[in-house]
Amino acid sequence: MTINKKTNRQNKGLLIAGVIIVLAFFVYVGIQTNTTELMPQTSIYSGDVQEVILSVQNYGYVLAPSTLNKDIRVRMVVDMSSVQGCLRDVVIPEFGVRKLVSNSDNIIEFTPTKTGEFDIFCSMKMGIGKFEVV
Ligand SMILES: [Cu+2]
Repeated sequence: MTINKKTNRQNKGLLIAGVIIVLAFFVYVGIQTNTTELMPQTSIYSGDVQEVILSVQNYGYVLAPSTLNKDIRVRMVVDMSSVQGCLRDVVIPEFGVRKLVSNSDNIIEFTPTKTGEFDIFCSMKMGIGKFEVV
């Protein structure tokens, strides 16, 4: 009797652990899928420019893709639904970018002339995000 009860309890424990592992797996897959959707790994080329999307997530700028190619003109399309308030005044000091975007002009263009990791932030140095040039 006692042994049986113990086994039952152990089985229940195992079942709960199994359920938790399965749930964790699905959450993990969900996060992975989301990240991939938001950040394609390769730059999107359109003619001679590489197109990227600038948005704000969790109060910080996010570039998608976040890796740019050196010496190729960047056409950055600003997602105006997530980029709001002072974050619309976009600064990339390393490449001389400072532009106040609006619904009628939400494109920022520049050419990344050096490789490395660079900052992007608003004119008040908020929402700091990073991107890479290779
Ligand atoms: Cu700001």
